[in-house]
Amino acid sequence: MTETLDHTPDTVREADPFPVKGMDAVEFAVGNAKQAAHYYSTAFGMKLVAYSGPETGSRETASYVLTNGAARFVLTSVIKPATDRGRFLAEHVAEHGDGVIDLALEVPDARAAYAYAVEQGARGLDEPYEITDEHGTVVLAAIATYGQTRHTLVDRSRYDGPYLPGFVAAEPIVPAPAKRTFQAIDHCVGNVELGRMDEWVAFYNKVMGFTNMKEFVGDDIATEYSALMSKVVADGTKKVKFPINEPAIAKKKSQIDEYLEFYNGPGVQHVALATNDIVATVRTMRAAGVQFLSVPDTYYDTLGEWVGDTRVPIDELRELKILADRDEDGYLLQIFTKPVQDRPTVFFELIERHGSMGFGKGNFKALFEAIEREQAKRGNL
Ligand code: TYF
Ligand code: FE
Repeated sequence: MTETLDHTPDTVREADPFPVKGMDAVEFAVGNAKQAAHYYSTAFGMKLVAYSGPETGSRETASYVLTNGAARFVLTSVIKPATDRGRFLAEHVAEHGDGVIDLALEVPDARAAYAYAVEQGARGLDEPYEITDEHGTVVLAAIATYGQTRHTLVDRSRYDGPYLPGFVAAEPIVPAPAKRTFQAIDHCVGNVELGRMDEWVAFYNKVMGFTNMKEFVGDDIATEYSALMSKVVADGTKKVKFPINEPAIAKKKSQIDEYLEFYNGPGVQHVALATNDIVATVRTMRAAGVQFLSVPDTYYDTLGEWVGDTRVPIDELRELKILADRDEDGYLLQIFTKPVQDRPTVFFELIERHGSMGFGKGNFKALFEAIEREQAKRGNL
């Protein structure tokens, strides 16, 4: 064991070899971060809180940090590639379109987390390093995951600035919506190549000590209608949840194959945002022009029979095309946006949980048929 591991209190290490506090941020590499910041402000109701760019001494890249409760997005564009970082961003946008480059995790000890991960076989990308400014010190390190995606490990326990050293506080682009649209990142889903899902599940088991959640899409469902297989890993507290999808050979071309073709490889497929009023949020986001997938009206004809009572009347779910599912622990309400860029790749989910820790298994058939209708419109089915 390396010396740095000794920073972790024994009690923490015994309980969990890779303790995480939660998602720190989801970072997107985009073609035009200035306009993306506008979209996530006006359409998603997020708040610009920090900025880094030429005006702050960052001549190569511009980054906009937006939050909504505990959810944090970082939108980054290259201005003038000069270093490996700038070339990486330029190439990432060329290869993948707008997409996620980092699922950053907040950890109590980034050195210990990095040492453990690498010891367990993770590919290290950035050895632990410190950055300090007048707001304090952060410790950062990074490991690779599927595709060109990374997990930055962030210890910000000794930092109280707006994001990270190098960023300055920024004023919101528009006033906040009357009601908060969402307050946390619920889960982040990765698409990997055919036959690789179990390897990536094993990666999270070994490297992060994440355990498998019971909900998954197995062989049976895959060949019947979903054309994908899926398993979910989560940290010990279930705060960080990472479903992993792979395409399945089924009757139709898999939506996962469509993603892999247009993203040019594995990457983040969707980010689910936790809301406590999905009705208000969907109304707000629809009014702002966000497009959601639609299920047929017949979905709602039988919904009440199996889902039972929910906070929202079935007629309101029907009006807004919100999905519902129930399991032994409770129920959830969810809805999915259409892809948010021209490539049929990244999309978002809104999820309101009432006890259920699932992912909407009861909706998979209706949802996947809705996705396939969109695939067909694009000529990719
Ligand atoms: O995260 C999940 O598992 C759910 C369901 O391509 C899902 O949101 C799974 C695969 C997919 C779309 C949604
Ligand atoms: Fe999801």
